Amino acid sequence: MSPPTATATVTTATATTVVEAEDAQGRSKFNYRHLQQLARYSVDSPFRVVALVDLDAFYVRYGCKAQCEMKRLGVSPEQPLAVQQWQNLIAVNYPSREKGVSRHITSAEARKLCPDIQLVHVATWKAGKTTWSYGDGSSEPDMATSKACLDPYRAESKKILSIFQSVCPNARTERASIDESFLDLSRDIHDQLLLRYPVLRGAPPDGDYAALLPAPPKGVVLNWSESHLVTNVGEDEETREMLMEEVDWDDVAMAIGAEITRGLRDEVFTQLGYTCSAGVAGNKMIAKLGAGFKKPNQQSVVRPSAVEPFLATFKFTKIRNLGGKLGTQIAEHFKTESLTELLSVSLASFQSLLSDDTATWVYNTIRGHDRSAVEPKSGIKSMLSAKSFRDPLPSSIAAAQLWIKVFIADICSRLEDEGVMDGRRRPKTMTISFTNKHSGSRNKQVSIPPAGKIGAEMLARLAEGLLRQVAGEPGVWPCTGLSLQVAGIQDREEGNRGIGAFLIKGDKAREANKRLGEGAAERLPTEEKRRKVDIAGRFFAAPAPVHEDGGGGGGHAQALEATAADAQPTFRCPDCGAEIPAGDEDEHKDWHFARSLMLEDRAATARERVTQVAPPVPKGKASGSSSSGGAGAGAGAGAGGKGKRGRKDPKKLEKGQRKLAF
Ligand code: DCP
Ligand code: CA
Repeated sequence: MSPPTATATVTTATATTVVEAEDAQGRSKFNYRHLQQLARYSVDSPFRVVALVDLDAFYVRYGCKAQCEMKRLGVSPEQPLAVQQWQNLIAVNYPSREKGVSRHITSAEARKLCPDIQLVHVATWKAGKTTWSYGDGSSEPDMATSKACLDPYRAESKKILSIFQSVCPNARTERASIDESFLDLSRDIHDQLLLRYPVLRGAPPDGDYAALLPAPPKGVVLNWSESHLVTNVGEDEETREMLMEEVDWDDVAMAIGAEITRGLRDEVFTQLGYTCSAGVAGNKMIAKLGAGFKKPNQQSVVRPSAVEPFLATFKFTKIRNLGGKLGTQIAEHFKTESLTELLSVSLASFQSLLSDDTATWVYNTIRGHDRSAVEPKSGIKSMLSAKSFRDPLPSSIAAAQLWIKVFIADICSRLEDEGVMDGRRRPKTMTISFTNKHSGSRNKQVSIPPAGKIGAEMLARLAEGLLRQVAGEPGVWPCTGLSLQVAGIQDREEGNRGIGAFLIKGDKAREANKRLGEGAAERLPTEEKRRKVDIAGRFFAAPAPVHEDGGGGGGHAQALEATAADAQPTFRCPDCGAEIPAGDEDEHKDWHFARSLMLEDRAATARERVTQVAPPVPKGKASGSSSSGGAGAGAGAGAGGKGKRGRKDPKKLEKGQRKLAF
């Protein structure tokens, strides 16, 4: 692969840009299926838009402390300010950064560099206390008797996330860190495209999803929402103009994505007063790089056609997961940190250095290909509160108890956020860990009773029991580290109503049959059907009946269970005739919608397969891991006209992939 010839140019699109489509009557290079893929968040849709929103100097701008403090002292927004944890700075505002203050220096060094800097210590829990507090600023908290508390930032982070969710309820949102979230805007963009451009509505001619879409209308208006626009433009004026005007639906989608992202950022500022920066691009990796491209309070849009030249502006070690050991290993081996130079390295050469999966991931990543989905995190599974002691705790249960009290308060406040205190979720185990410099760590675990109210009192009782057990063991004192963890946190529903729970078997099935009378036996799924139902159910998270043939009248285990056992009110689906528990109608309809898309898509793929010849894919190396993809695959890669995407053998399943059975 030769290095890119075009260069990335960044323009600041502060005003609406009017672009004339080259051929108003012509065809787009994208087809109906690409549009259809967008509606279901497919990572293969060339119209996909992912935003990464990152709060600027997050801790520093945390309202309650820094801003209140600034108001109280009458300091201006230009006041250099940093947040410290013990002697280390963990967040630095932009005025401080201008004076050379960074996160990697101590508070004393910061004061030397910037004598007027204002330093704020994070809140702390004091040993034996069950509430956290900020110091009064007159002295720094004592590390030996306090534990840093990040609750205030977590609380703000939650508020920000809920703004994203309320402004963009259709976006898939993945919290990437305390102040960063990925948003897959596919569905919103799909809806906006159809709303704004009637030409895109309706079924494809002759139901052929491989048919090309009409081109964007002449004079289509792209609103880049004051973004830095990264465009692939040539050096000379003529090429530059031509490429700027080459607008297709992927650019229109990107412009809508920029608009939505701008709206999100505005809303965060209006409601909470925080500024944030964002990257808007066709995949997570490029969106992340875009977010860091211009900061603070700015957003950058990487046009699909600009991915390669945009990447060429970075050292490859700036890419997520290439900054650490892996990046160093590659840089040392190939004697370069230049991404452009690495583009000439063959997959086989990467494979000679790295494992096959890693080599494929690197090969794709440096080309901007990232097929990883934006995955909303489904509640955390465990929670740890810990403290290490520079001066070890002496052999005293009483001293350890003071910290256990803090841990319980800390864990409880976080469990509240996780829906444990109101009974929606429940942890299964609690583990205490004692570390001794010489004999290492000693753990003791207890099961949390499956019933009864979870609260500070119950957890404290369990922790006390564990503490007494472990404290009596030889070699645990003096203690240099103490921690308490609750784990196995599960949705109550997850535990009770997994898809498996919908499938009735054995005696229960026979009992249900008896209740339903003669002939009902045929309506119970066979073992084979049950397996298929299970797989399909997991894939689409369909809570409601799934019929192998989609025809009406077929029974389903859940429906049987609901009607026979619970006699719960139901509604009959007019499409498939299934009995659905009242209240689950919408979800069931969504499931039908998703399934119809999948079936149409499958038919279209089958048609296309007849006419397309798959380009070579590097020898069996397409990884099933979330962040890799087959060579040639990737959101930025144009479908159709510019460069055909690699199509894998549709029959061959990737690692972790399941065959859908309908
Ligand atoms: N943080 C921390 N320790 C670190 C890195 C970060 O405690 N080593 C905290 C403080 C930051 C917050 O996480 O405010 C978010 O981290 P970022 O890397 O996003 O940095 P900022 O938000 O502070 O600055 P930027 O504007 O560069 O994003
Ligand atoms: Ca940040």
